[in-house]
Amino acid sequence: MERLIQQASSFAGSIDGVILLVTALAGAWLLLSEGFFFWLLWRFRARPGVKTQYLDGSEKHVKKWINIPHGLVLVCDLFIIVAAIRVWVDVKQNLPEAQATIRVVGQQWGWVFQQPGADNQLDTADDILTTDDLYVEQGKTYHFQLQSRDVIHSFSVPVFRLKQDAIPGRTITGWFEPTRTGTFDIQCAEICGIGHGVMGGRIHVQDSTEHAEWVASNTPVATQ
Ligand SMILES: [Cu+2]
Repeated sequence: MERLIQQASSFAGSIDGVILLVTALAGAWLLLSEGFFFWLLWRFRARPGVKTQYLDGSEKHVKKWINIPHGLVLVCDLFIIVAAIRVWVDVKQNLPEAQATIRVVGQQWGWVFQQPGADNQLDTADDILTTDDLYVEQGKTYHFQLQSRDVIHSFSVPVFRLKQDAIPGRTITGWFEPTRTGTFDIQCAEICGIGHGVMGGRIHVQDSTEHAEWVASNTPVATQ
């Protein structure tokens, strides 16, 4: 998965783990059942002198071909459910202590980011506002307050394996911890009007020195 899309958040690996588990289990059953199906087609193909049988599925020796795989599939489901709930609780239910809180506002058709300045407090005079470009620090745990100004948007950062709907009238809190420096895509993942396709942004994950410099040079200066 890492080869397809980089992993750049602390929980990206566990999300990928669930996706791989589902793919492996469902994929194995797909190959097995399709293989068996085509073997049956070939094995019981029309041949001269062999009469067609009508099977209504009520005999025991026929039913077991349904019941045994069915039971095994349910066992696989249990593994998926347990793995999925564990990751859900880790990523969505638990909110680790924030080292910084930012606000993300979606609107037709762009993202507005508000983050604290040097005082690390949101909603103070030195807050830094940016549009479509979000600058964060590697290794720092962020809470985000996600809002929408108009319609439903979805804040999606593929390398973080993060996707969260933004709902007008609500503030949705979530978190992430970037683990890799670089510039990555932000998308809107919910059709939100004619400009939806161009509602992209970039997240810049910086190391601490670089980020401190960015904060210092972007902090608004009070004008007299
Ligand atoms: Cu949108």
